[in-house]
Amino acid sequence: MPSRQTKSPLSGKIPGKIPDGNAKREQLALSEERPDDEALTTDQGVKIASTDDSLKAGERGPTLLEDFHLREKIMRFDHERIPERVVHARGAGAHGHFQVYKSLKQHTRAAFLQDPAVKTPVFVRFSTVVGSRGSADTVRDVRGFAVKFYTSEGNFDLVGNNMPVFFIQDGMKFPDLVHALKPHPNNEIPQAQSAHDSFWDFVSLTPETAHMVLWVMSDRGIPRSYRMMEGFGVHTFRLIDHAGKAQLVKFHWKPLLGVHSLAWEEAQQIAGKDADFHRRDLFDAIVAGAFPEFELGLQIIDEADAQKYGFDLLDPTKLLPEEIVPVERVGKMTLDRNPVNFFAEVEQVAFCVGNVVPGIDFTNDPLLQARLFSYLDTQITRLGGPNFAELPINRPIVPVHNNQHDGFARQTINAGVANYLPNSLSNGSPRPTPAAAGGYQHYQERVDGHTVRMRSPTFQDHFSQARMFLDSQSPAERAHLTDALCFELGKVERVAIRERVVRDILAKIDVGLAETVAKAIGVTDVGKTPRRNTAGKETQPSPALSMAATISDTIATRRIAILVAPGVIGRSIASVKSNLEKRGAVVEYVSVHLGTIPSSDGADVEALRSLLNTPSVVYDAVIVADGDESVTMLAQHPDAHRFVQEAFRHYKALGALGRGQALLLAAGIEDPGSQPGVVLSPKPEGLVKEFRNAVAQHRHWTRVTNKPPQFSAPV
Ligand code: HDE
Repeated sequence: MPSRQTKSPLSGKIPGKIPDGNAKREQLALSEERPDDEALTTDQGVKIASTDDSLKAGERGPTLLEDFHLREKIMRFDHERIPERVVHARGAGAHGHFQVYKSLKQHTRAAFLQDPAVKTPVFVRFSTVVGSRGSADTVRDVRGFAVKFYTSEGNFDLVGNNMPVFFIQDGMKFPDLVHALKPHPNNEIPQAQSAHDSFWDFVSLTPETAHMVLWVMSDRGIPRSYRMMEGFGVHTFRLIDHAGKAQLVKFHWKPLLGVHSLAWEEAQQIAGKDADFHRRDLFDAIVAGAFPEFELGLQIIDEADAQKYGFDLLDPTKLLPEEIVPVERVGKMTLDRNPVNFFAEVEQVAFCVGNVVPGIDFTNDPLLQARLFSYLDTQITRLGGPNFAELPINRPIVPVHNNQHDGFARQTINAGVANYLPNSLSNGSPRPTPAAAGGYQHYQERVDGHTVRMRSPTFQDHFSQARMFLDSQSPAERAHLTDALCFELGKVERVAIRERVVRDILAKIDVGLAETVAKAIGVTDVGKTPRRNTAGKETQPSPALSMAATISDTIATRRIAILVAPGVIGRSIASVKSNLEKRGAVVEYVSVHLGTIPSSDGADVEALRSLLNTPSVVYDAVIVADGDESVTMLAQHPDAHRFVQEAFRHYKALGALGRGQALLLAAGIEDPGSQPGVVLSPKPEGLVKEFRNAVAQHRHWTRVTNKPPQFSAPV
């Protein structure tokens, strides 16, 4: 509990303040405890004389039960853990704010979307889905993208993913999907992986997974950073305007740094070298002031047009191509503050899909409907009872008044006797607010039907959009996707499952894809499907689904390693470094040891990292500095060879100043000057511009690396 609290943090709105971008920060500060020159006390406030030795009967005697400090300290320690999230257990979070570009009053009455001057505080949690809390960040998986808006009308939670569709169409199948995806129940293997029998068994028997499976196998499943991925609300929601008119809407987040991924081998290596890669990346970017920014995008559809796209907008395995209904960018979210305490904020935050504000409403998407129950329900176990909305991170910035009382860990002290409605004992308060005055009113959709347990016939086409996604990939992306399928299915031990995936899923999407994968995984029969299956509707490719055309004109926040050793020419490389840093890159010297690296020209450099503890997989690009002695030493160092070899294999920009190219040659990179993304120059001025451009391109996928032969067609 706070030690020096002057105002109740439970009172919601901070007295005298209009909610703005800082409102949540100020509210949270009331719950913060920052000991600074304070006495150590028990939970009861009693000052403690010693916390190093337990109370004993004699120096070597037994510990006494009356040692209340020991008992309390151990008891509190014993209960520090809470259950991890049943899915999305591994995550990272950040605070920020959201501002709309112009009023959206023609679409919605939601207060936070009316006024461009209003800064609405937000808390965002990014996550992986399958792994446990301690699992690695860079595994192949869907990423969660959950945003809590603390609006002036209460909390709105947009609980999305980095992919616009989902595996299943009905929430009834969610426990089956997650059981199949999580480690096997007998041995809890494998951790944070879909490459195992039970997941692919489920896929092979559940054709509706086809579209999402391709997304997960694509490079979207291994993002470079949480800051460089899109977000999607997935379901179709409703916006309601002041007159009560509804429009359908799909929510998007667009990262201003572009959408970028890792290379698969790189992702696997990072999982071992820096399991916290994405978490660290988010935290460090915010510390450095490089605040992640995402634009909110809306696809708005008139209800009358809902049926005209050839698929059902209530089906969450389908997306609405941006080429058909453009994404209108309506505002921007900036993440500018790290959590103060991971547990209190990132772990205790409780997103609930049902948290909406007036002007935003649901549709009958059967996946969404099940989520409306699940998120509220799961917090009861995870956060220990029904009072989780009182936890500091979950409180709205507006006042909360109702007759929902008591329960475990209740914080609010509800005064008075009238804890019911109607009452006359407290003026009929707290009283409902009419819709016209801001009370939430559900959209009055007309519903008529029989009570049935069935899937709508409009949900039956499972392959057209999967094919559209595949056809929209660039050659390199398609090759990566194919390799990922070969990898994952190659890990499946039961041949019958591999056969079913090839025959019943892949061949129905694209026979060429099925044949390539079949060959790699020892399956001979791809079925009798025609070469170009037309069971579903033919769809046009959607260029927006490829990452190839994403933003690639900035090196801001890109991590660049400069390899140096004693004898380096310090001045030239220092000027390269400062040039790159001016454009926002994070540049670090990596050497044979940490500390000062003596130069040949009196301009010594400081190595922050050493080859021993830092691999090139945690950088976006590598430069080899100039200097005879330095390059000779690096060329004799196996770790330096591996450093540049891996950067080359992972399609990263490589630069060499002067003699530096000798290391590239020594590491086996043939004719480096002719390789895409490899920049050589004798002088810093000649290097930087081209190298900056090479880094901004993110990866040079067309480079032919010395990888062992891949099963996909060459790109
Ligand atoms: Fe979730 N999901 N989900 N999910 N989900 C949870 O809620 C669930 C789905 C998503 O950072 C849980 O608080 C069901 C789609 C995110 O805290 C749980 C169904 C999408 C997060 C739950 C889905 C998501 C969760 C676990 C099918 C993208 C992490 C802990 C009907 C639109 C939120 C928790 C955070 C978390 C249930 C499907 C996104 C169990 C039943 C589709 C980003 O309630």
